[in-house]
Amino acid sequence: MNKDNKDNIPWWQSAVFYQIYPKSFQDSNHDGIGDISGIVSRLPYLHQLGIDAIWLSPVYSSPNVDNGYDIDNYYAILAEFGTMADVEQLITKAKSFGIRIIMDLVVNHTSDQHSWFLEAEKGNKKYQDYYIWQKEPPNTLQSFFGGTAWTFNEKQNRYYLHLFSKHQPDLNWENPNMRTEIWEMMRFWIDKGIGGFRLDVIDLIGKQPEKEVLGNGPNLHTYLQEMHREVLKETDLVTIGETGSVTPETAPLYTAPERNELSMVFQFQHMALDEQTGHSKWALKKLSVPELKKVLSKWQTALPENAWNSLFWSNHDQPRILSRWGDLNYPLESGKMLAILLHLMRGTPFIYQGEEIGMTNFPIHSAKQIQDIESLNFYHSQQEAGIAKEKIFEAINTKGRDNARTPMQWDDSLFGGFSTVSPWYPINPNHEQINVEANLNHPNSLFFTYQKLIALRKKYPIIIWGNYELLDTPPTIFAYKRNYEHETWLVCANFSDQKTFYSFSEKPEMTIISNYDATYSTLDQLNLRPYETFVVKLTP
Ligand code: TEU
Ligand code: CA
Repeated sequence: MNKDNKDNIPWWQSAVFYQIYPKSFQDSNHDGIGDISGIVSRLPYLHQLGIDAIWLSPVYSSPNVDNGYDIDNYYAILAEFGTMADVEQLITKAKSFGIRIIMDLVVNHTSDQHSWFLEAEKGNKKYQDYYIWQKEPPNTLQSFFGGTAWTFNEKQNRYYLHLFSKHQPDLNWENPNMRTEIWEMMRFWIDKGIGGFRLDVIDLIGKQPEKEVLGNGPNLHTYLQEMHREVLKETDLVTIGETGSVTPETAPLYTAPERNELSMVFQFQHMALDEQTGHSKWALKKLSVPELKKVLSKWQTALPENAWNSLFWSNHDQPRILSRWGDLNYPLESGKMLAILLHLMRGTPFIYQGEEIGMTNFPIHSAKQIQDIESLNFYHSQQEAGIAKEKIFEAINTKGRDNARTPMQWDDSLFGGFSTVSPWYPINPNHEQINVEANLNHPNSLFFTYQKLIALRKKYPIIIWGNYELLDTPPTIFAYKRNYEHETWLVCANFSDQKTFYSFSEKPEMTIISNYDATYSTLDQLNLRPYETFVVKLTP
């Protein structure tokens, strides 16, 4: 963990991760649905990009109410994605490219079709205690997908808890037998040679629903330490906890190495900056660049030296970053700016499929085009409340999760090279311009900026271990320094479509990367063009 003793450095601190949403990555058997063999066929592409690990969103058997985040069998693969043999092949083939496979561990809840829940419904006492039941709802706790979190079960004549859809009953983590079954299941996957786990909503497992305590419950860290002891100890597996409730103050509880819990967490404070505080994610607000600087910088500096960060702009739950905080009038410039700003920070970067080629949101115009359960629930509840359709669509088009889930754009052909038949979700019409092939054909494309950023991280320890210092600059200039062993780099981005004048007193020695293909021999009297971004090594 100590940067002075590099032999002990965990592999994931110098790694770059790539998230695959299997349903939308590559179809190989002409049914319009992405699958595991499709991913295998694209490993050379990912190797060319240079990534070290793939976070694979769930591929387990599932009724697909929440696209695989509702698992009915942790030991089986969803037929439309392929077979267990396909997954084993993926793990082996990826390894031959130096890429590890990170499985999505969804254990806050199961599907209501999981045999445990079906047994519980039938009256099997052992499995009833795997879930959370109440005679009467003790409170008005809301599901993250809208509506009540307590649903009446006819067969059981009582209510069960579901923090997500009613088809995703929450597991009772207080039950030691249930936990033992989870540890066993994790070992099953570890034995297949995976590189680790991304842990879905793991901050919720210590919940006390009757007290409305959700994230960071009293036993949360006891369970994570048990997981470490039982499953992870003496392995080099990476664990990334999805923790919607985490703050810089609580993050070290998960990630300080001496706590023996997780490698890192996903925090969401920056993702909330275009939401009105205290409201749902749908209550829109314009991003303020100073706020973004403040939040990201706080995460860079407030953690103890040995507690690791993750870095991300996008995932399968978020709209496309280029549409969100980039500028579609300057897609290349703003896309590269966002990439450089994030990848020069301290922590492990995660790229979401398509981000590296500049994929954008997919505008929908009718309710029929909504696929995601969260958006569907929102649409119906807003309609019932009499909200105007345009308002509802505006929110869904801005923040809805379907935006990230349209098929990967490989080329300009009819179905984008994703499939030979009409895909399960329409491909974005802009795939004729925005696609992998076009990116690979242009040395100046966004793809090659991502490729270069990954290569730089492998080459320069300052990117991995350097200290971070935010610079006091005008509101829309996002500038910071990294310092490492007598070396200082300066990262500067004009986060605006306006030309901006600025002077740094520092002297550059060498330009590392820039988005206007420029070299910087002085930082005095800069006339920064829209989204102009550069990284320079300073003269000592
Ligand atoms: O997401 C957790 C979560 O909190 C999301 O529901 C989030 O609030 C929402 O997506 C923001 O739009 C995880 C998974 O990443 C997500 O895909 C699942 O739907 C959810 O857990 C339930 O498993
Ligand atoms: Ca398929």
